Amino acid sequence: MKVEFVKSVYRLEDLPKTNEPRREVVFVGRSNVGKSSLLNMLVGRNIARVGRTPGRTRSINYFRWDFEGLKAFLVDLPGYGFAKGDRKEIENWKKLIEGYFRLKAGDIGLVLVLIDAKVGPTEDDKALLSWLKYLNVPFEVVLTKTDKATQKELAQTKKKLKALGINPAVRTSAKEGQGKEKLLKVIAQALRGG
Ligand SMILES: Nc1nc2c(ncn2[C@@H]2O[C@H](COP(=O)(O)OP(=O)(O)O)[C@@H](O)[C@H]2O)c(=O)[nH]1
Ligand SMILES: [Mg+2]
Repeated sequence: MKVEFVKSVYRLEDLPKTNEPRREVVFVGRSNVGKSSLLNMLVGRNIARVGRTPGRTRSINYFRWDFEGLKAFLVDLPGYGFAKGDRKEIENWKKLIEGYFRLKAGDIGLVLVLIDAKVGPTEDDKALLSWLKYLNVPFEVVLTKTDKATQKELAQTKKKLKALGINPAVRTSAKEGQGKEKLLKVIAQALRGG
């Protein structure tokens, strides 16, 4: 496995123009849900920044990733649902994320929608999920921070997702290293076109 940081994108004009045969594997979810931690767990390196003030991470971060003969970009999107942040900042964030999906839909191999196992799907998560369905991009739901959720909370979260027609693909804990192999399989399968 090989991974390297490519660039941080703050404006749509700066999205990498890919003439490489690389699909994008996208990490999306609330601020603090564990996107960067999961990406790091997956590649076995602390390459994405973890735990910065929620809402501070405003860029789309690209990593080039070679894995078992597969070539992809890992894309760490800025999180949503932060309480702080002025309106202008939130507008910029919306423009960046919406623009990303509009411009890149055809390059996306898989979107990983991260949902906190303890918190369950928020209104923002639901909006994102229906939007991804509308855009017709392939996505899977990944539960994060399972080490913090009780069995009861986990069951509640799964029930709420089921009501949305969603069955989470994998439960993960970056803290305990849980779910890595399963997630790699899910990604590989999507990239191989199945
Ligand atoms: N207990 C626990 N904490 C986690 C886990 N994953 C991430 N965190 C913590 O949650 C916070 C936010 O993580 P981060 O990866 O930066 O989330 P992001 O904002 O979605 O990129 C950090 O303090 C992490 O250490 C996990 O699996 N279990
Ligand atoms: Mg992050």
